[in-house]
Amino acid sequence: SQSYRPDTVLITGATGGFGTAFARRFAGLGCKLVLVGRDAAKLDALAAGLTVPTHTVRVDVRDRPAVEAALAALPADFAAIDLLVNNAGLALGADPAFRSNLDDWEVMIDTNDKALAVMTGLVLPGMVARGRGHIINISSTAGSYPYPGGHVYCASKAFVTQFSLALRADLIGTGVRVTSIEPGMVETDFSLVRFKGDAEKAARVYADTTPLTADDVAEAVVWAGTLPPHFNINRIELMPTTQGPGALGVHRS
Ligand code: NDP
Ligand code: 8X3
Repeated sequence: SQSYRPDTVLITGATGGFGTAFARRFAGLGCKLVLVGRDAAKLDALAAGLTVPTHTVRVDVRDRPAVEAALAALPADFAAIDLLVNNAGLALGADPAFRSNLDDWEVMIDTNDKALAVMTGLVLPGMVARGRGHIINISSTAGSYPYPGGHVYCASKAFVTQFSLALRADLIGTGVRVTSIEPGMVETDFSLVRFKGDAEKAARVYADTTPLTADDVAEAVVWAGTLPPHFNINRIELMPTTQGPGALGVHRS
């Protein structure tokens, strides 16, 4: 029973595959949107195609002072965030840990974890003061099932899942909900980003199989985000039917 509609939804990484799908779905429900991204042209194009009141924020989520300033400067109509979707994130590289680029590791941790925690910390007090709110964090199956070359990306998503669950402990009795969304393989620019523009390598990830789409993930996010206020979805794990959790690796000499 979908008996709740968040008034104002803030989506980070709104210019990417998932974020754009979330924006369109929540716009379809008539929610006001705060769209956060790094690419002003893409933000403007997305907002122009939506028929709900929309405020765009061009910011790198890792830039804490800029994020703080942007949130403090939200127009009054958009200031009471009902639903924060922490979606901005990325994987960089899939080489073994011992051949990894440490700069990539830092970017993943700074984006997927530090920035997500800071954004949450900035938005949460207002939600608690208003006695309503919902934080939906985009984690991943990578946070539960490690795979070769996943190292820091997998660990960064385990942080997201555990942070989400731990927040629940503090928020009991506040009326604020928290949900961890944990998708498996979904075709977006994710792999193009991971393989730094190597389109052939990225395409191989999705070749000869049927990955989920960003819309499929939006289905789960919108469902969790529109349930009645007494109902908290702690976590949702979703995969394509063609994907399963991997077996443990064994080296044989
Ligand atoms: P995309 O690459 O299509 O989108 C990622 C979005 O995050 C882009 O809008 C990107 O903006 C934004 N972003 C990245 N870094 C920053 C930053 N520092 N500041 C602001 N925005 C930033 O990938 P997806 O839509 O697939 O990924 C969205 C989320 O879903 C990520 O957290 C990812 O880890 C997670 N995920 C993805 C899965 C998949 O298989 N696709 C499965 C499970 C989870 P820009 O274009 O400017 O970089
Ligand atoms: C993205 C899915 O399996 O590439 O989080 O890590 S996976």
